Parts: sequence; C-alpha cells; structure tokens
Amino acid sequence: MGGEERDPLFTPEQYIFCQALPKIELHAHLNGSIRPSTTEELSQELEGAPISLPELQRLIRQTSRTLGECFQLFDVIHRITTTHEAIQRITREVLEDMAADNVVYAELRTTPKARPEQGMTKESYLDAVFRGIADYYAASRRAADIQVRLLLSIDRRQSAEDAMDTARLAVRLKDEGVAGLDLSGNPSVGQWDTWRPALDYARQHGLKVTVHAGEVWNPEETASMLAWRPDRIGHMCCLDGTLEKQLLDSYIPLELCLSSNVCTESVPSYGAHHFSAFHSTGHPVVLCTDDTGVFATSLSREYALAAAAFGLSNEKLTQLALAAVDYTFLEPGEQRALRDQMEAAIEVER
Ligand code: 6MZ
Repeated sequence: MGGEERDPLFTPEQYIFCQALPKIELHAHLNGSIRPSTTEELSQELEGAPISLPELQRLIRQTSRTLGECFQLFDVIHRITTTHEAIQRITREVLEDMAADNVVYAELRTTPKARPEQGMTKESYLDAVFRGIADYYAASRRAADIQVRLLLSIDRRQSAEDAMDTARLAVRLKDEGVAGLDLSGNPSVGQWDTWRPALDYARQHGLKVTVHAGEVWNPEETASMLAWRPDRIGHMCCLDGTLEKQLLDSYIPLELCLSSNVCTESVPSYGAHHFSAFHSTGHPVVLCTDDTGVFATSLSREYALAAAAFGLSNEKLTQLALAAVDYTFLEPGEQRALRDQMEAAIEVER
C-alpha cells in the first residue's frame, strides 16, 4: 500500500478509486508543484540561502502553514529554481507525477520570470518550460495519456507594465499551447485595477482568464473581480451573502483546492469547506491541487478528501471528474475528444 492510501482522512478504498479515476487538473502552480525531494536536493547547492537547510526542511515537512509562511516558502523555492535547467527539470517532474496520478489533462500555470543576472528573460523561462514538456513526452511511454496547456500567471507584486508584458507574451504564444492568463500571488498585496488592463488585453485577443479571488477577506476586490466575469475563479473562501449570490448567479466555474485552503486556514476544516455548498446547488466546481509540493498532496488525494468529507459516492466522484471537461480552456472539439477519452478509460475500469 502506498503512503497516500494510509491517510487517516479517508479510507484506502476511497483513495484507490480516486487514483484510478482519469482526472483533470486546472489549478496547479509549476513552482508550487515541485517535488519535495527536488526542493531539498536543489537547496543543498544554494549559497547564501535565505533560511537554513534544517529550517527549510521543517517548513517543507510541516502539514499546516499560514498563507504568509507559504509565500516565504515560494520565495525559497524561487531561489532554487533560478536556472533554465531547474525550470526544465521541475516541469518534466511535475508532468511525470501528474501522469502517474492518472491526470489526463492539465492546465499548468506559471509566472514567467526575467532574471537578467542568470541571462533569463520571460521568453527563455518559457522556452525552458516547453523543453521540460518535450522531455516528458520524449521519455514517457504514457505520452498519449496526459495533455498539457499553459496558463501564464501575473504575480500580484507586478506592475501594470510587467503584467501587460506577460499578457502580450501569452497572446504571442497562443498557438504554442498557452491557453490563458492567471492572476495569483499573495492576496494581501496590490490592487486589482493595476492588472485589469492586462487581463482585458488577453481577453480581447482570444485568451481565457482565471483569477484568484476571495482567498482572504477583501469584499470590494472580490465584487470587482466577479463583475469583470473571469472564465474561471480560484478559491473564493471569503464571501458574504451578497458575494455568494453574485457568484451563484454568474455560474462561473470555481477551482477549489481543499488541502491548500485548510492548510493555510482560509477555511477551518475539510467538512466546513465551501465545496459542498456550491457543489450541492449544481454550481460548476472542479477539484484541484494548487501546490502539490507545498501542501504534500496529489489530485487523487484531493478527490479522496472530498469523498470522505462530503460522503461522495463513486458515481458522484466520476461525474465530478467528467464535468471538469467543460471548464477547461480547450476548444469544443478538443473537449469532446477529451470527454470520449475519459469515458473510455472509465468503462475499462468498470
Ligand atoms: C495565490 C499562489 C498560491 O508561478 O512561480 N501561488 N498565489 N495563492 C496561492 N495559494 C496558496 N499558490 C501559488 O508558482 C508559484 C507562484 O504561484 C502563486 C504565487 O505567486 C507563487 O509565487 P510559479 O510557477
């Protein structure tokens, strides 16, 4: 029995069913999905690390951390993934891990980074990501099993110009597998108006847009984001009655990350997670991981957590996995092909 099956939060049977289910991942940050073993290995080579190795190991291994500690950890991860080689490697590893977890389609998001001191531009950063994807397909015997698209993230620390630069890059790479734009980063930093022109630009040029909203209590911003009508929204943990009604009326699909929200205390417990309230009304929801490397999770584990916390039957879990096809940023014909592939895989399992 593998480690994840023995999690006290669900039964081994629930995990085994969820592992075998073909799944779609729509909210995974590349650097947050780094393997903990790779974080430890690369941090040994780091000179002048912002925190000591034992401290880093403690941070990686602890099961609960505040959002502030998460962003501290991202800063450390970013210090060890400054080279093109590291970015290429973690991209390949993330795809290997997803494929092994029966993820059949992923929209992987990442913030393109310019690091002049490393000879890295946003373009060369993305070239390294594309090389990592190519490496995965070159080595994998399961190449047909996982399809991947990229979403380029705007970090809330970025200026309007920096954000627009990323939006232009995303539009240029539309035919190379970039499906959309994401707004993420520390939710306590920056102002929505700063990045909106970049998101408008992406939308006007045919890209889809997803934003992190309501990860912390910020009702004015959350209302403005909802009024802008993104194609999907991540998190939405902190809502009042008015915002909840606005969201339900909008029918905008929600990317929900149970472990991430419980771990960072954005919601108090699995049972209290807003997944249940939205799912039971028929609002479109998709289970996602956020940062497998930071929250020690996998998509199968997230499905198993939902199964246990909300009493979801195998039939309901299957419907949940299949429904995610409609929320992807794929073209309708591609969505049909993906649904057929998943239905065929589910038939084989039965
Ligand atoms: C907001 C998050 C996040 O882009 O360097 N990120 N932003 N809320 C979260 N909830 C925990 N988890 C990850 O991946 C890491 C970056 O993704 C965003 C942050 O900006 C983080 O620095 P990339 O590949």
